[in-house]
Amino acid sequence: MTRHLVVAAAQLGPVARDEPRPAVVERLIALGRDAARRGAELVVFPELALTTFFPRWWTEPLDAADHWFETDMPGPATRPLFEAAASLGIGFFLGYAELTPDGHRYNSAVLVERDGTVVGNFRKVHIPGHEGNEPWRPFQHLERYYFEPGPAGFSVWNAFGGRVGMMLCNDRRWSETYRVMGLLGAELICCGYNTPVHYPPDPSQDILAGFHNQLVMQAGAYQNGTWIVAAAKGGVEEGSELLAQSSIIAPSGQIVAQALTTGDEVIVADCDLDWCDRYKKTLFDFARYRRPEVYTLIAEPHSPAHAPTGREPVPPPSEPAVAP
Ligand code: ING
Repeated sequence: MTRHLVVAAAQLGPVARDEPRPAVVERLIALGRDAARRGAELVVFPELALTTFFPRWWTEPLDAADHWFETDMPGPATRPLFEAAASLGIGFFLGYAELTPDGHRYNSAVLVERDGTVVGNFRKVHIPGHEGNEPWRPFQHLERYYFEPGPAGFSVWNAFGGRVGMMLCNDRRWSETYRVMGLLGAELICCGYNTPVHYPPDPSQDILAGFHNQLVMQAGAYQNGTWIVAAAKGGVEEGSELLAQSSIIAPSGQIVAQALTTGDEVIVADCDLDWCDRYKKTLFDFARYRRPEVYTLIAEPHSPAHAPTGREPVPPPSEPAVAP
């Protein structure tokens, strides 16, 4: 009996700066209903799904941004989502800004089972962008001002009949993200993202935003034999164009479902979790083929000692000019 899990990525279109949380939650519930109608058991919502992508603006003092954060999950604004999901019999992954009682701020996500119980919490590991006010940018990317990096790294949970992992946005660009969860046996990774198409430090990358989005997730899925369900917040949000392209990717690296629009849209796929072993037990049998003893540099802090020496590479020995 194969283990099938019907999963949905629930893509959000733009969330306005002044859009009240209850209105956003209503949009999430409508997406959840559509996903449930189409048979989904797990619905993946985007990163920072409850608000506009507020790190595009500088706020001082920092606590003047507290209203963008959740202090409880579920809290008053999100309890209707938890209740609606439980009544629909669907579980979900939800990205949100977390403010802890002792004042720590994280870009977080919660994984909730079909009966409404919280399976686990994740705090974004790789925090992109910049720390200080950079008004030269058409819009800023101040995640390193608003959020601390998650101290706990990546985990995988027994849920939905399989091994489920979580990542957020920039995490998907780092191969270590997938390999750590792959080593923990991940069979399905939930991902939410808010990705501005324009990248001020190097605008030459803008045209490649969609390609890079697919490249990193298809590679991560294939090299670790895991499904990936990635939900975007897309469209032009407060003047900033966000990449949509929500996708569901198989352990083969194939894209099995992809959003057609940049707005609120549900995509669904029937994920055979046993398909993972076609890769985990063959090409990527870590126990048999991996060589961690030669990889130690990967886990070391980056230091000048590893920087290129600048010496010209030694050319290969030229063939002796011997007449045949
Ligand atoms: N956003 C972006 C991401 O990694 C970014 C940051 C923007 C990277 C543009 C590259 C180009 O998808 C978040 N929220 O991490």
